[in-house]
Amino acid sequence: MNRQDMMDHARQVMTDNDRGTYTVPTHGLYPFQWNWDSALSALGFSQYDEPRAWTEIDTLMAHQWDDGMVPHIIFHQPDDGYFPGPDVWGTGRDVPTTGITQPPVAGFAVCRIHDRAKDKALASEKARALLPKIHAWHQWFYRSRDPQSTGLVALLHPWESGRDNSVDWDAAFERVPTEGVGTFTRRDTTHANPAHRPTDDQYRRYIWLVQKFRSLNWDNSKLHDASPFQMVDPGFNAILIRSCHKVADLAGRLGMVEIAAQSRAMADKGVAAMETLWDEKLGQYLCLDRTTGDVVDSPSIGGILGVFAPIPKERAAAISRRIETLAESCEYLIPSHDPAAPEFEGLRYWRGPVWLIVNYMISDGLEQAGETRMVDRIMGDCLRLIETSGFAEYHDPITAEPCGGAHFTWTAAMVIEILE
Ligand code: 9WN
Repeated sequence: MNRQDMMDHARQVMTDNDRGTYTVPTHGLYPFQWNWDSALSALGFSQYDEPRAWTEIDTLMAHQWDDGMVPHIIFHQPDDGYFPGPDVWGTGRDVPTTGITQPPVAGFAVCRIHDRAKDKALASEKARALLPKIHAWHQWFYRSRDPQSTGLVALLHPWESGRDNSVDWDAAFERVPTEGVGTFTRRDTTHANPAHRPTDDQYRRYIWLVQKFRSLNWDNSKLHDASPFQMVDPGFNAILIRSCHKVADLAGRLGMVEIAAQSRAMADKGVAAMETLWDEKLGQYLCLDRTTGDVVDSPSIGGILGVFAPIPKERAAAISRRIETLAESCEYLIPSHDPAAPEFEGLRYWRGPVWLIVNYMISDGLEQAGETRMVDRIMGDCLRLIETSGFAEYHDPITAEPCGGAHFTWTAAMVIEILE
């Protein structure tokens, strides 16, 4: 596939998954709007259709809750091809949504799309309207997910991380019960190979948490303390910190002084707190289980994604070396779990496969830190994967086997970003 063919193919994927005012991640497996998928997909749209990129984020933010939370799925149209649907979540909204959130990459996306926009007037109008909403979401995070004001937020559900079945959650997930979860029928395994997906046992625990939060009426002033799963993920926090950092900068330039000052303070505090997650031995960050206070000794990509935040230069340099080490045990960077670790599974979702969106954010973080040595290799591996195996949801880091859903929106968006 030459460059132009790859670009044409990527745009075709975006077009096919476009539902007018939002995109679905892929037809069939994911028939609704997902939060961080939309933000990252907007980056792809913005390379050739800026109004469409803004619409994607406008639609996402139009479903923000009154307390500031931006939900992880918006169920625009009924579709029984996905489980769990709106009836399981029971959030009681006119356009149904889930009651949890996802990585807040929208702030970063808005700022990047604004800064490179050709239509400056539209970009300025959109950014002025969107920044207060995004800022309210960021404030919601620190209020609702960091009640002790540590500077780091906790996830209450693996689906919030976006890395649903990561090895990082295994020990903590043992403590999430399954009693009271009735029988249900998974739909994901009818669209995708079950060997690429989470297990039934994990699904029962996912649903137990949903039922628990629903029993609390999705009241975010109660959810954090009531959850048996409270996980501080460096990758997730890095995305939040980077978005706050970018919003601080852009809001400052747009004269939105209060948003700028508050965002700067949140980002600075977050960067300082990230130090508590650093693991010198591994040369990357690690998760912290807030319910036990234990560090989670799991060599996953979450701790490498920490470089997306504006972290100290020596930390970024160590992460670059860490990626170099990973390159010795795989063919395509960056595996979502260390192939040398016993839990590694090359085909199973977030337990080994490569995800282009994560590669993109890590490369961007390395560039921001001036640690560019591995960037070309990572970006080149992304394109080799697509060339070999198509626009899959994720790929095996050793064989390039395409996994999960095919014809995937954010994979296509990342290819457009890399090729432009
Ligand atoms: C649950 C849509 C989403 C991504 C997540 C990915 C997967 C959903 C699922 O698909 O999660 O949110 O049903 O498996 O893990 O990162 O946003 O692409």
